Amino acid sequence: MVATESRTTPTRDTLLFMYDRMTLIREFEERLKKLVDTGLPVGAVHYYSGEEAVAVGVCAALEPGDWVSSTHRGHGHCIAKGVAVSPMMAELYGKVTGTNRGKGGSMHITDITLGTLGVNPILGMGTTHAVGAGLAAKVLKNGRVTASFFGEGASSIGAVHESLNLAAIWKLPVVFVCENNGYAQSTPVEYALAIEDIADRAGGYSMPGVVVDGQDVFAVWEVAQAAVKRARAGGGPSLIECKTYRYHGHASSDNPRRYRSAEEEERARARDCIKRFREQVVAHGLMSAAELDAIDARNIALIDEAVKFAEDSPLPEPFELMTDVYVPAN
Ligand SMILES: Cc1ncc(C[n+]2csc(CCOP(=O)(O)OP(=O)(O)O)c2C)c(N)n1
Repeated sequence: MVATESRTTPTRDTLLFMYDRMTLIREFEERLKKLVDTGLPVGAVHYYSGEEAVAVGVCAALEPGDWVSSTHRGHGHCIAKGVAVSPMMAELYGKVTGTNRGKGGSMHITDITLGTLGVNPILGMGTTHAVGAGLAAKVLKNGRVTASFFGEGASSIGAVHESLNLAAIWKLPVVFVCENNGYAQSTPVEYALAIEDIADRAGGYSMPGVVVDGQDVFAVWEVAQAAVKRARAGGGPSLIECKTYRYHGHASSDNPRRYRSAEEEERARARDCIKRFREQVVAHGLMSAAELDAIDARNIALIDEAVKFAEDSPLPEPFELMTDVYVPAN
């Protein structure tokens, strides 16, 4: 099944949420890229720019108490779920005010109080966490749904298939969201997969599978709502494949021109999710350009604040080296 167009009109609050979170993610990532390109030593960073409609469309369909499991490219998932940008930025600077007290960095950002199960550097592992969260929700009957993001590269990892299978046989309230951005590092999806649509694999687990335009936040939101509703009602898991595109290299050190053309990038940017949102809501008289510009300005100011907060915050004290970390006993 292919879903590309939304049929439900979102409420004004949903529209505000969508534009606010998509632009906040974009501003966070673009500012971070500038800082990293001019020498900020933060380790490897996997920018989410270009894919904002996926995280935001899915999170717009969730309730505050729901869970999200993430990937190595996880800043967008965190911001979409409500993690504050100042502690996220401080985490990237390794400061004690960071989400993980400066000990996790880009690939471990977590705020458990907001339902984020953690940015995760091991491909596919987020899906196993989602199965755990889904099983807990089922046993505790607390009505919580977990959205589990993973890339098309990760989709061939054994743990992902085990997760899909367990979630299906136990009818867990999990929505699996494959972010198909066309490349796993430099490997194009056509080389790595024998099928065109990863959503087709859902049939092998007896769950619904749907392909959606990941550059259209309304379309993502629409299919996510259906999957979340089904999960919450006890109908079990679903698989959503979002066709999307990452604007930058795989990680901060990668030059994408080694494996994709400038023309391809331009074609993708012409379908930018934020640009399309603006065009659609203004054309339909749902929001004005001035209103949208005001949100842009507020989010730029929030990121200015986040950078200042991160720069002004102290590093952890040396005595904290062994606190809050897991050290296996010999
Ligand atoms: C189990 C495992 N194998 C390999 C890697 C190295 N690695 C990190 S990201 C990546 C590509 C991931 O591609 P995809 O899942 O499509 O996500 P994307 O980076 O495109 O968002 C690889 C191979 C890893 N982190 N974990």
